[in-house]
Amino acid sequence: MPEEPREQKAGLAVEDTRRPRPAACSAVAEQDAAGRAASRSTVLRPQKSNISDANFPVDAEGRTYHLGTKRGEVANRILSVGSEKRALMLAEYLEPVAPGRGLFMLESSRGFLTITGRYTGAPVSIIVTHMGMANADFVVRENRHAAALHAASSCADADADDYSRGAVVEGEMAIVRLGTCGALQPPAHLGSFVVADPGAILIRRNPDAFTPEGEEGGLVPYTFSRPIPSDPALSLALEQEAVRLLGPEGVCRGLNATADSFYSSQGRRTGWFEDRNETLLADLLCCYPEAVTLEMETAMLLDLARCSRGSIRAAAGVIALADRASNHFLAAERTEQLERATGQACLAALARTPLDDDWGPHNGSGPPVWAS
Ligand code: R1P
Repeated sequence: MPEEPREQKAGLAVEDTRRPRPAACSAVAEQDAAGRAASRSTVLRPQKSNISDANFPVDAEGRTYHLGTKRGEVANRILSVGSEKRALMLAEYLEPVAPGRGLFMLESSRGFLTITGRYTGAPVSIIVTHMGMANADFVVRENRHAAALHAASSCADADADDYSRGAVVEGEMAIVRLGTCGALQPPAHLGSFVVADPGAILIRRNPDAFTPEGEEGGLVPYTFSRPIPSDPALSLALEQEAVRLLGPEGVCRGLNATADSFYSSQGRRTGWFEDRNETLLADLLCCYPEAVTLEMETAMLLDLARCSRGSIRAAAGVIALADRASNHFLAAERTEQLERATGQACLAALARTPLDDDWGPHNGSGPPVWAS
């Protein structure tokens, strides 16, 4: 195969990233074209540069501090996944950003990988969010970022337009999380794909409860938030697309619980630490009998969407990898099959979701990568 020309952009180091595609991907011509787009793409790595603005750090190009992307590199439709392996696997289903080109791929110095391409024609970005609520916060906020806040003399003077000009993504956004989880009870079971509908609650560990004063005062070691809603239409689209690919028996919906850690706040017992979580799962099900899954990011995504001044729609679906009642774990091969199928369901749900995503004039930053 002839060598593809490499693109060198100012301030970006470019690295070859060809990866072999699995045979399953070449079965369908459309997937084959999409797979070729992934295999001939290169990963851009922004070089270190000076950062301005301690309130919302960006570099001179407007690249955000942790994700490293700037205006026009990220699509309005985002699929957030926990691992690079999952992201690269699903990138095989993306078409090029524009005819004759590869996918846009950028990895920040903090290891956030953003891949932008198209799915059934709609621009979509897959973003490696890694694990936990803080990382979900980076992904949502830095893509919704508003550099033009500088235009206002202070935060208090800023109006909605100040916030939207200069955003990494302009216009309405839809974000879907594809993750893995622990199943708590039916209808979720090992290998189920569970859509977080009606939403998620948040489980937080309370450090004050572990002090002598906290113990004396009877502080509870873990607290549960109220349910945070997911976007009903996006959740329904996700469920329908998943049923189309997996059949109705493989898909269900229910309340998700997002925990602020993998171990103590999900009721896992480890002898070296005093966690006082022996009754945590029973307490959770007593408080929320309808809770079916446990993971670590969805509540943050839904909370930020709820607080986004109406600019973000969010939903999540998780593959039940661990059965917390039986203590079983899903086989690796089955996990990958489910990641591929449910990843395509997420991409299809995003692609069919209507958004107010007209980028209009480009404000001097050039057109988005899918328009050039
Ligand atoms: C823990 O192993 C991680 O897996 C789950 C949890 O939410 C946490 O991020 O999701 P992902 O598979 O999306 O990472």
